[in-house]
Amino acid sequence: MRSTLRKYRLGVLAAVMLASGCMMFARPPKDLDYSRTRLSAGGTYRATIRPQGDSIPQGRLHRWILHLETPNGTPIDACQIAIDGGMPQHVHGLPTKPKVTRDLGNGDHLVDGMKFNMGGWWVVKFRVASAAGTDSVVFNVKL
Ligand SMILES: [Cu+2]
Repeated sequence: MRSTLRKYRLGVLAAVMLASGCMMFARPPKDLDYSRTRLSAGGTYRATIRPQGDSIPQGRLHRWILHLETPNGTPIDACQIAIDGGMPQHVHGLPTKPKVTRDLGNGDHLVDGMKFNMGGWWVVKFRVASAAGTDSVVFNVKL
C-alpha cells in the first residue's frame, strides 16, 4: 500500500517535471503585446514603463520609471504600487523584489531593484491602489 502511494507520487513528480521541462522550451505566444504603454485590466489607469537607459538589460539590477495616469491623462501621484512578475512558461517569479522607492511627481514613480536573470518572456505586473480605484496592469518583456 505504502509503496503504491510512493510510486504514484513519483509518477506525479515525473509528470510535473516533464511538463515544466517542456514549457522551458516553449515559444512565447505569438500575439503578445510588448507595448510600453498599456491600459490596466479594469481600464482605471494608463501606465507607461520607461526602463533606465531605454533598453532592458539581462542579469543586471536597474531602475524603471512607471508613469501612471487616468485614461483621460490626469497624472496619478498619490498611490500604492505593488510589483510582481516572473516567467509564465518557467513557473518562477522575479529574482528580486522590486519596489517603488520614490514618487517623482507628475505621475512618475521610480521603481528600484528590477532584474531579469535569463532570456525569454517575462511579465511584470503592477497593482495600483489610489483614490481612482484598485487595478492592475501587466507588461510583457522579451529578453
Ligand atoms: Cu526562467
